[in-house]
Amino acid sequence: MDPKTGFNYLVENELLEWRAVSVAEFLYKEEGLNKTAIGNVLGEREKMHLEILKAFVELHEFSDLNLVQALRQFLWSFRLPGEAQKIDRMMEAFATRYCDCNPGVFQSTDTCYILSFAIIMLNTSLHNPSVKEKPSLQLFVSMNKGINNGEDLPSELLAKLYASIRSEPFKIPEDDGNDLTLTFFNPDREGWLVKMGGRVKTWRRRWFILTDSCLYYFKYTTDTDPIGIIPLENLSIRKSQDTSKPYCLELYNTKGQKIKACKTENKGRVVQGKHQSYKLSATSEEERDNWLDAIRASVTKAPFYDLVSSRKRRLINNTSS
Ligand code: 4IP
Repeated sequence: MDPKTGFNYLVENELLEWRAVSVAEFLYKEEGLNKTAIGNVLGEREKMHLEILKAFVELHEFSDLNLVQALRQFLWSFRLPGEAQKIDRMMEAFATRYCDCNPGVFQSTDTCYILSFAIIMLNTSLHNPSVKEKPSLQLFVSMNKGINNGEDLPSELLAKLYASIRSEPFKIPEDDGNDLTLTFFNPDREGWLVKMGGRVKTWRRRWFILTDSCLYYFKYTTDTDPIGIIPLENLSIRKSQDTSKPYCLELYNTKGQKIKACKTENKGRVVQGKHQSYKLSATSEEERDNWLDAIRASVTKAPFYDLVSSRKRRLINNTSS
């Protein structure tokens, strides 16, 4: 339940050596560990955790497995955390390991990384009942054009991977009803933030809830009706400075337009919001960064789109230049 306390106890009592390889082996082999907690330990950014991740991935044997088989094994060994940067690091480590175990299958680690994401997305599209139009093999093949350093991957390989996912979805540890889409794309969050008014620049402390790509704010935590609703579609978020409040962040429209939002006036009338941007102040630097990450993940419907698409551009351009 609390990896930090757990590790301290094990190390103090000489049950575990605080070395990346030993910790990785413990996480990989010990039975009964919570797989969400394993995912959290593997996803941290500190040097030791990066080494643990590397050692953990190296415990997986992917030789002679196709990419779907390897992903099945990998995604079963822990539960992916929701944060895009963490997933990026883990999938990068996975792709590196897969390519080391299977030299010659892909021209680069990026190819393996991109195809892995394409497979995870395909899994969601094929098996999530709310996705009505199921992607065909042709679509899957065309989406992956040029990703092998500008060349196409063999169509037999793509057909095999497609068929495997279609016949059997990924199994996710501790399945609590969330499917991969939710795990990936809904890092909800709630907490106190201080918000600046739109026309009248007064700061008011409000209870904010982030869900379904919308920010709701309330006067009290127990209120059921929000004072305001801000749909996050087409908005961006950044850190900002303010002379009167610390740890500020700002929601803004990249086109410089007024933000589409609604709020309830004192008399209960619902009106349009009047904000050019929303300035919010968090209670600490950590809180601000957590809000930034959560809002970013929510704003970008597919937070991995940017990560994957820049690699894809790079690979495809490799040959055309
Ligand atoms: C109000 O100032 C509050 O800050 C409102 O916040 C804000 O509305 C108003 O912005 C601002 O005039 P006073 O309380 O001093 O009257 P809240 O609704 O959270 O109480 P927003 O749009 O931020 O909700 P304008 O743009 O209505 O002036």
